[in-house]
Amino acid sequence: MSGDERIAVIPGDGIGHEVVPAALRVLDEVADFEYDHVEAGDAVAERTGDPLPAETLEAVTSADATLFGATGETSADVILPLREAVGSFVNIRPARTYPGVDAVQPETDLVILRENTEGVYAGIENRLSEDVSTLTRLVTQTASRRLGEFACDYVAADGTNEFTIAHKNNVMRVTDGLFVDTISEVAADRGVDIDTAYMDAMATHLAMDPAQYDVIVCPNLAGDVLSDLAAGLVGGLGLLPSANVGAERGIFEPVHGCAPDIAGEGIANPAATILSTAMLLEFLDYDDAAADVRTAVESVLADGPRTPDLGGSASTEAVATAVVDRLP
Ligand code: GGG
Repeated sequence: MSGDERIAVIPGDGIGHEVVPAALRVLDEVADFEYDHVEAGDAVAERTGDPLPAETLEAVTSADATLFGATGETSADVILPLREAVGSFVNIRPARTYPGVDAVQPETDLVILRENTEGVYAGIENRLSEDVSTLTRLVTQTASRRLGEFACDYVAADGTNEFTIAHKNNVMRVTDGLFVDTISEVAADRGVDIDTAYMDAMATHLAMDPAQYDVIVCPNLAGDVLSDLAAGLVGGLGLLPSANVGAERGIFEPVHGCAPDIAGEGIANPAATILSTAMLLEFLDYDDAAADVRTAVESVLADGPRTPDLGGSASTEAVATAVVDRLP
């Protein structure tokens, strides 16, 4: 890559305004990107009536990648259209433990590949009467196949050559039936081993024995819920990064939300957002820089300073400074 890539930066709401600047300090040390700072979320909606201004959409669709913080009540009006705008068909959510961080399940090391455009997050909801509301669950062969192909590439690259499909096709027979059948066919064509698990049973298995899972492929809502569960196993939401990947563009964001309960206190854990920038760097082929960022975060998690969610008393700024100091 040339080093003149443009990154759209959307802090969003709440702690997004703390963790995104912290992550940019780290990014600035390892790459020379141009930034396009734009707004989205509850605050801009309150001010202008529009949670996703046209200039933000334009910045994201013309940028090489986007760093996104978090949004609150307007999330469905912001991140869902942004994912659609960049054609992001998969949300990659890795969850692993780190030396020095207390984890409920220290053996956890898995990646959730979440369908990112449809399911119950397709936004097809209706209020039919005072009493009745409906939601249409959209599952297409096209999106399922694309996710399946990505999953096959992913497990081929990481050497495991197998994944588990989480679903509920005993209840959602038509939609999850299509999801499982399509991905299974893709995997069979590609010579990839698959396992399948009901998503509710998987939640129990994850809580009790997460080591049995490496790569989990699942529908949209299941991925959102299971990744928060996985965060609980490894030490909290402050540790989980994510990548919304499309054919040409990506949006990189922590799995956590805007945390209004601690917003403004300067104590949010920036690790998830800094690790999201490592995924952004990898997406743009800056593999060495991505590895350096990850190593620096691991070192800080191991030795401190740590934010209060991890039992420490450090500020967001202090953690970011420590990560910067530990870059090579
Ligand atoms: N950075 C994560 C964030 O803003 N989360 C808000 C949310 O509810 N997102 C829904 C989703 O990720 O599908």
